[in-house]
Amino acid sequence: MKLPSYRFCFGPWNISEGQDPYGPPTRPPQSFDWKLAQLKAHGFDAMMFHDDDAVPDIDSKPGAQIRKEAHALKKRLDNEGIAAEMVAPRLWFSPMTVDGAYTSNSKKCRQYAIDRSKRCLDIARILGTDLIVLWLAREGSYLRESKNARRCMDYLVEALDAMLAHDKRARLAIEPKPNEPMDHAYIPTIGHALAIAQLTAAPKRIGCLIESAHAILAGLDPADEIDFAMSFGKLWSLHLNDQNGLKFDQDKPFGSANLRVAFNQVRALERNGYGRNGEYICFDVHPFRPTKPEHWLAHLDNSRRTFLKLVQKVRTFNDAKANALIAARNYAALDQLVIDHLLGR
Ligand code: XUL
Ligand code: MN
Repeated sequence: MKLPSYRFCFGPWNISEGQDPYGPPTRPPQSFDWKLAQLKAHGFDAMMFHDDDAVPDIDSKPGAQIRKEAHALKKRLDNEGIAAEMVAPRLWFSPMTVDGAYTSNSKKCRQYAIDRSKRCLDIARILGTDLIVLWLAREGSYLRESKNARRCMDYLVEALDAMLAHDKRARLAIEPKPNEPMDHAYIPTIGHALAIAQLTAAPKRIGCLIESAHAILAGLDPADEIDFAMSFGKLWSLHLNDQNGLKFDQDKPFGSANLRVAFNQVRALERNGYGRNGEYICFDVHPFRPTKPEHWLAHLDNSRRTFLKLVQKVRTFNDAKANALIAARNYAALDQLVIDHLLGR
């Protein structure tokens, strides 16, 4: 079997400025052009976009203007030799989505979310990608009694169907996250994402994106989520990062909190042949807030470097020895085999 080689990706929001709910930015904003230039220079191949990363102030612009700006961006990407990996509707900023986007109690707000998503699909088509990522940020509840979750499932299916009908070539990858900003999200895991796909008009065009931190927040091992999604042929994108336990979404560099969990994710990707159908390794990581501007890209460089080193660790793992220990049910020795391998002995 030919071993996969990998292509890498990040989004403009991954060169963030350090703001958090308790304090302002700690680094000056950088232009989109500067971010684009960094991408290739740091060994990355593609950029992922929110719809308004691609076309800023999208809500205030008519369709023709949005399409014109998307074409101009496509030209710049082509000139730089950079692909657009996906486009995601940013449905969590607008005053229209304060009480939910696709699952708002207000019909007018639900319609806004669908209309905005259609514009996102138009942008994706112009940028040359068929992949739409849906992080369902505001689909859930702060207060269970405020929403009818049964009805919300119908609303979600209606929205997915509207997108599937708008562009018959588009594929929708749902990115589950169990909480934050919501108390409880309606689609918290990959199992939920793949299950709701079955209620739509075109289940084959709905897949998923696993983010390591989101799986950990759901109390799951991201490696198992990868094996599960890939058993269905549904892992269409990936946000590798890390997360230290059940707290706010940390988006740490890949492998930063738990190298062994990272090793097992790479192992799952390798055994399933992730990347063979053109999928990218994307890092949804953020710089630590105290990061100085001169070290701004280190979290991306480090994540890529750790990933590639772990690919080597996976490919040099002594599977024969591991299998013998598994057969002998000697799990203490298996445990140490992994630890020694990761420690480099
Ligand atoms: C949020 C998150 C988003 C999505 C893209 O936690 O991960 O950045 O990946 O909308
Ligand atoms: Mn993400």
